[in-house]
Amino acid sequence: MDYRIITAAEAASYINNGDGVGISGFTLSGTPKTVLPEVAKRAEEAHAAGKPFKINLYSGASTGDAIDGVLTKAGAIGYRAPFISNPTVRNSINAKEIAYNDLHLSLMAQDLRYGYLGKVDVAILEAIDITPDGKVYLTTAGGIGQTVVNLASKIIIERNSFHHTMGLHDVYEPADPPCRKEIPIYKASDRVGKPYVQVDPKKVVGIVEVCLPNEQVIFKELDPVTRKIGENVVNFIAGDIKRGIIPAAGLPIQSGIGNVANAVLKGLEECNDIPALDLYSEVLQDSVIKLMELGRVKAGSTCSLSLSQECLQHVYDNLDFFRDRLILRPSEISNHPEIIRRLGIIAMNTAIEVDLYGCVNSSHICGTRLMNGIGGSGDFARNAFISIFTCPSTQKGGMISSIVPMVTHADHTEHDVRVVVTEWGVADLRGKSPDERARLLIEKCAHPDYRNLLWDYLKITKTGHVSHNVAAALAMHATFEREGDMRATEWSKFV
Ligand code: 0RQ
Repeated sequence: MDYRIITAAEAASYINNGDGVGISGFTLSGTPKTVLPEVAKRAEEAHAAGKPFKINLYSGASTGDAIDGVLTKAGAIGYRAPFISNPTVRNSINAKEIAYNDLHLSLMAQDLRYGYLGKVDVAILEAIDITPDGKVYLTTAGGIGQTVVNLASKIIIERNSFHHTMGLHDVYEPADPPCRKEIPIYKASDRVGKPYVQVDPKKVVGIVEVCLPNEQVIFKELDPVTRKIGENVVNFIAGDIKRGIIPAAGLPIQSGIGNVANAVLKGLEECNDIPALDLYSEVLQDSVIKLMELGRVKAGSTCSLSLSQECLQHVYDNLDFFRDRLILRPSEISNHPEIIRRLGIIAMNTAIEVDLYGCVNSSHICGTRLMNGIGGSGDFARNAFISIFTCPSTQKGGMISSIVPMVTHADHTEHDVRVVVTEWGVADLRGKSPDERARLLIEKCAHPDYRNLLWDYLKITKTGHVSHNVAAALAMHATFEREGDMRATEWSKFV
């Protein structure tokens, strides 16, 4: 089949008001780069003419400014799922201008197939190439590519000659019930699918030629707090290996994105008490590439290469070394509960706040303002061998405690949170009663400025299996909103 080469503007002309648009990519990696900014222009023109123009946007995870940012500024998104990190779209969601569905990332493709979300009219895939018989070789992320091309009636390919990911992908889409079988991944390096997404060539409306890098990932420098959290996590894992709780050969790790994740990986580089491990995760950052070259990480299974441009180029320059070690999977597989439980993953995710009984809020500031979403943290936390949550003990210069009596929004319940780590220490909640959990979280994880306040909260609670004072449980948050500092909380009025 001969495909038409079209411009990004022509490709955008196939996308209309009310359409569901499903795209490749996961975080800043592997997303189409030129068609959606043209859709934003179409929306602006329509709005200027007094006509409605909004699309429903479905992706594997977050996208960057060139998609979520530009489309939001044009007022072109009506509905968005499953994860965001761009400040412009965040503000619009919090202003209720966009309907947002915060989903476990493993469920995104499945929810589209099951028909729980709207229909997918158009799929846009970023690819290194497409063959005449419809084999599409994706770039730097797995995402929900196979699912959206199956569901869409029109497919647009952005052929991006910047990328060289041939041979890294393993595309596998499970059958839906009642025909689903086990997914035969028994170790992080197993390949069980095809190295390409299969599309029906007749649906391809055209190819847009581009040569563009991913948007740049910005890493913050490690600071003493994140460094200490990383050190605490690594020492905890090494301790469990020494005690024989984690097998001596180690277990695969999942690590979220960001500062603390980098600090943990830095700690692994320096700790000889932990054997070389596999990574089974949804994102893979620069630090893992270094660990692979040092022989500290054997294989890296991920949905997305969330690498700096420099590091990605290094991978491309040494593809013979990395092709055997890196596997890019769809988000439905990188985050699949069945595999996470089978492999026995050590999951490490970040909390916004943790309550005295181990419930975690990962997504909403003061219970109302969306930060990013639950992402893949729930997929991993619920099913992991050990689920570790990390966070600094305070935020905003000490005015907010991350350890609070009750979380203002619950993403991960006490049943899924096994270990909490701050810069002050490790609360190992496994096997503990609610009272024991509260004691450990105050003693080991809370900032010293907040320990007495939290002990004093427990003194005014009504005793039950879980002790709470329902009138006072969110008083620290209310004090922060009123006075700008949780330390000003007074319990006397709740006695
Ligand atoms: O605010 O941006 O104004 O400085 O939240 O917090 O400490 O810089 O940490 O960047 O790692 O983000 C949980 C949001 C942490 C992230 C979260 C404010 C804080 C700062 C960011 P500023 P930090 P991080 C992997 C798995 C859920 C999804 C997930 C996340 C900003 O890790 O989205 O784990 N996780 N996915 O000041 C008020 C509090 C606060 C607070 C933090 N208690 N009150 N503000 N902040 N705690 C990735 C994928 O799934 C793809």
